[in-house]
Amino acid sequence: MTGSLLLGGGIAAAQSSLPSSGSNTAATRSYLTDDAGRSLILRGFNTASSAKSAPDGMPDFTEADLVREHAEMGTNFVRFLISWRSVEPEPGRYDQAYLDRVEERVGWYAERGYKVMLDMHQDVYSGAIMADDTAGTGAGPIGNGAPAWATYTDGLPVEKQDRWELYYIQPGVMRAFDNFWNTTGKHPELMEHYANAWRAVAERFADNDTVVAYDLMNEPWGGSLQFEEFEAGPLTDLYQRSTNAIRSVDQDSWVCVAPQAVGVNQGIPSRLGKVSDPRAGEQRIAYCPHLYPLPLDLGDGYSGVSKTLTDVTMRTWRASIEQVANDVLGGAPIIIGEFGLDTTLPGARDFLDRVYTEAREMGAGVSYWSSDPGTWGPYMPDGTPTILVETLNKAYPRAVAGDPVSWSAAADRLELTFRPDSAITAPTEIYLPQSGFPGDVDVEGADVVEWDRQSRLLTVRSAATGDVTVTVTPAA
Ligand code: MNI
Repeated sequence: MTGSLLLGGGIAAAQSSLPSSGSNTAATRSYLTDDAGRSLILRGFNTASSAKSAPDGMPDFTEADLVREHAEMGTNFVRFLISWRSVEPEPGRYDQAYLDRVEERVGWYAERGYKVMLDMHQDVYSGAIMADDTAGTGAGPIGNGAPAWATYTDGLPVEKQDRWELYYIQPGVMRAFDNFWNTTGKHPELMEHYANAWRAVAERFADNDTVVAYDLMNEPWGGSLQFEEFEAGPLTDLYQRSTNAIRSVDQDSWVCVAPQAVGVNQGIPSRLGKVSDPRAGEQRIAYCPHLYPLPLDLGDGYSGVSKTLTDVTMRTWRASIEQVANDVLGGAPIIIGEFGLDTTLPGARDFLDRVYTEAREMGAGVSYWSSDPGTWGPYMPDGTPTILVETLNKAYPRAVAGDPVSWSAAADRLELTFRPDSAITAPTEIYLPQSGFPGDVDVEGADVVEWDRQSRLLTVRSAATGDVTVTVTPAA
């Protein structure tokens, strides 16, 4: 079946022969799927850093903030921060009132068709660790994540540091991690608690269609174990135990695993081991690494030598990530759980475009770090947009009823080719931002179901089995 539909007053013109440069053709791409079986292309934010130390564990992010994000950037995904200290405030007691608050926010996303990944966040282990304040400068909590009752520094010092990352190598913090991973042999119960906390979360969201994934641990740190000893050892072990705990109550949500942060965020290959999914049917393990090229953080932004070095990092990072997803995890879909930068740096827009191009080619979802107000985020504290809003607001297919063979999007053109799966009855959905879209819509091999001006979604459906090609160009 071939359909060509005229929308927005334009003419469905003959196809020009613009090359769709960099279309994704790698055979190894795979995608998270929704309940209807559609491949999901996920674009959104981490929400939010402000939840890390909030007493109620909630981000400083209202439903009105989501309405604005949705209208101005067309996101369909969020990596929503949760924490072990909030889930399990006392050993074995799971805070249902906290999960109610999370569920309420998940409801905001559900109403707008989003998918949610819950991220068990930590930085520097726990908010219960205080820097020594001998100088009287009022050093407060330095990290977030684990509950106080699961924090054992064994009296080792944590001295005040100028950079937050340096707290990771303070003796008291190292010991807290060594106790968590039971490298000390003294706390075999902590990883068990962690896995069971995940079971409590999964129990709550097992029947929730909006929550599609659980990101097991943010930016893992092995304390005195590093790289292979850590990743192939207790980290893989924790992931397997958490996966098993989740599967005892939730068969269908995706389980996301990440490598150690240090080094791998910057492109070094991970040595994570295989995590097996005990569910019946296809494996639903996804790989959710972060991307933070070191040169970008050194002040120069994405220009000059820093750009050259960042480009090299990007190549090694991608090869390393795809190797683990394909060879270790057996063709797992990829979500870039975090990447982000100060949007006022030179070349920031180019770097953003670069990462989203890379993600498209990898078939990867993206959650940008983060939606918090400021120069890294989409809005300043006074509500003024940064360049992020305009840069992220691009056309993309959101849910594809079959295999997304290739797609590309520029300000003046969206192209999608997919191979329909006749077992999927739900339509394919394509988000088209303002600026003249949809203009001309040309569909080969399928019919347009509708164009919804409100949600800015174009939906197409195919009853045939041949490849479908959708081309949209905005009205001039
Ligand atoms: O920059 C980091 C980072 C640096 C150093 C370390 N260690 C020494 C263990 C770990 C992580 N992370 C990047 C971003 N990720 C967090 C949230 O997950 C953000 O606050 C950082 O900007």
